Amino acid sequence: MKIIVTGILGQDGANMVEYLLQNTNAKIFGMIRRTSNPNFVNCRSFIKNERFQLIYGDLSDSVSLDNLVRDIQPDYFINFAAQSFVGCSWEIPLQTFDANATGVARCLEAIRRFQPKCRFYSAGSSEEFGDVQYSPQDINHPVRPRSPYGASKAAARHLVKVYRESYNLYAVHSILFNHEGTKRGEEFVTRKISKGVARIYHAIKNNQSFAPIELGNLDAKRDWSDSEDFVEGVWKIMNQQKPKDYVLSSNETHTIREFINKSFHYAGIQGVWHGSGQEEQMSVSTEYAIKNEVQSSVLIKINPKFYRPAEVELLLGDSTPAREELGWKPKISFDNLVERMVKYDIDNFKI
Ligand code: NDP
Ligand code: GDR
Repeated sequence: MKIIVTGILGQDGANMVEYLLQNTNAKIFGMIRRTSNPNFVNCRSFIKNERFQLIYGDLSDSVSLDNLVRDIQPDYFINFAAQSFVGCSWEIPLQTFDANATGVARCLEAIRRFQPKCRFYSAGSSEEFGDVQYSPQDINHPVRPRSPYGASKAAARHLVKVYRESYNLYAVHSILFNHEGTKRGEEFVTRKISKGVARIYHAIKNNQSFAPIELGNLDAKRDWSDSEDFVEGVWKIMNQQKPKDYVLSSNETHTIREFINKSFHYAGIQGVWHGSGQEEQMSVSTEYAIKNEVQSSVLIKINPKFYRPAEVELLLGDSTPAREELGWKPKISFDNLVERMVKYDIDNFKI
């Protein structure tokens, strides 16, 4: 069995490769694009595995995708590569659309032309639901994106459906709600918080002053899971008798503020909220500050530069069909997720 996985320097691609090496005997081809300074930190566990091979390709380059599919003749093609940062998608809308939508069309074309038996996975997003109409959101929720990123993923979804129905391909575009973990990129809010908490934890421990973590909208609600649970769900989605799309989610929603509260809790730092709107802040509690001789007071402050032109205010998934029909269920709870991220960042802190 041969499997191409894209996006392996990122979170999900790396977790997918780890999962496939542990749970299949397949040869895994991990695609990276040419960059001047690639970061292999997420691939440390498998980069030298004899069943793993690094390959070059780019979602913007159909020649590379055609050649890879023609030469490797994969049984599965799992596409996690994307311009995945919603916040940046207003700054680079065309590149976002090219990678996330046209890139999926290029993958589908390569499969259609050179290996139509290959099963294809496209990483859909709850951002496609955007301006949500009802909660919890299931696979039938209307597509109402609020960002160029959400629009690009919605376009990919339509392309997958068209190719599945026109060419009888096994192609799926399942909706993933937010999922995080210790491989998460530092620009995403959960990792920004867990890394910031680790920085403050070490400053307090070493009697040093510290700068606050600066964030945008704290009221947004997200349905967060752990990426390691999701790659298992993706593999189940790719191995049904017939292709069918599902939602993967925790079925719980939490504000950014709740993620912050839990993060400081697991670091043993006591904070209190005060103020409202752009003046809202979290500071070290007086009792904790005196006891620990803390050198700075503000832990969290609002910086409007992190507000988005349009926000997805609430996401709450309904993954009941995936649980009932695929036997999938997330194992890592919201509390476990926050604790794992904060403890990992405290233990691996580097200045
Ligand atoms: P990451 O940003 O961590 O990883 C994305 C990877 O895609 C990066 O390694 C990047 O490479 C690669 N990439 C970007 N553009 C190209 C390109 N043109 N050609 C080849 N590779 C490219 O994302 P995640 O792992 O978090 O997400 C995986 C997928 O799941 C994405 O499609 C994302 O949109 C989707 N998704 C993620 C969710 C989440 O909560 N994590 C939820 C819903 C959907 P490089 O390292 O070189 O920059
Ligand atoms: P999201 O994740 O946009 O949901 O997309 P992100 O972590 O970037 O934002 C979540 C929420 O936090 C708010 N927020 C901030 N976000 C960031 N990044 N930085 C901040 O400082 C900050 N302050 C507040 C945001 O406004 C937002 O409401 C993720 C990505 O993985 C996508 O690829 C994926 O498709 C969706 O999840 C589902």
